[in-house]
Amino acid sequence: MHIEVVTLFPQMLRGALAFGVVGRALERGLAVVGTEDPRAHTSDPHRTVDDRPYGGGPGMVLKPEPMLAAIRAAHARLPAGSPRICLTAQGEALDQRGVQELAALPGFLLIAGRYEGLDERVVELGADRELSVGDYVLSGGEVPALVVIDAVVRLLPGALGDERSSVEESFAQGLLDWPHYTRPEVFEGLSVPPVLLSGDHGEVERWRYGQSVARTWMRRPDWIVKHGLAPRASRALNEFLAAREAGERVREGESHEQDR
Ligand code: 9D3
Repeated sequence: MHIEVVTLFPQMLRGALAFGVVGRALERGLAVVGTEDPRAHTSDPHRTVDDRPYGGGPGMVLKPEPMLAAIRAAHARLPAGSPRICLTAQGEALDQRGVQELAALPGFLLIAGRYEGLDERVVELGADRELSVGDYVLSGGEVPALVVIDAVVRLLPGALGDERSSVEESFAQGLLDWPHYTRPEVFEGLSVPPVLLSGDHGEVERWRYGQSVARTWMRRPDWIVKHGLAPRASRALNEFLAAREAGERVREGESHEQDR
């Protein structure tokens, strides 16, 4: 996998990519991340990359010439046909399905903007699609680029080693994670759900799946609309709701819940 990023702050990317799962994956050569700084594509003494917006108003706009030159230089290093993806708050929302699609590609280019944004002609000429990472305002495309790279690289074969987790798989199925516990058995008066100490792997698996489905129902009903519920999930949810109806102690919605 070869990823290139056009950014005015290459060190911001390099720094963040040195740690954890992604840092290890890059060390092992599972992916290569290159950067291209538009400032290297200026020729004036001040290496100017921004200018005032036509039509007036606050803020600055990234000049088109250095941006497009950087895009072309970075794109030339990628496998033929690699998509050029502009990170903008106006883009299509990235989700796990989109991440999986990117992870299946041999390469792609990410374009990170700063200031008020890119000259629209750069988007027209230099990008194949626009992606947003969520409905909130950030100060540039570098953190979104890191979000995309982190989410993609951890999916590459070998990135997670053995703990290629079923959590991953359940998220991909449109379910939230279940609650996790480690020692001690009682912590600040809160105990680990007894089923997890039972040694009954079948029961543990059923409990976790039920917790995932119940949490998704309670916290992200929009996901259930979006992904639907598999027959097994539907049964688990009915059991959860029946148990709650019967006044049983079920985790999700318990008053002492600590994970919010
Ligand atoms: C309306 C004036 N601007 C906000 C005060 C618009 C604006 C300009 C530049 C909003 C955001 C940005 C910088 N953001 C990104 O480059 C960005 C982004 C984001 O802000 N949110 C979610 N996804 C992304 S991807 C790139």
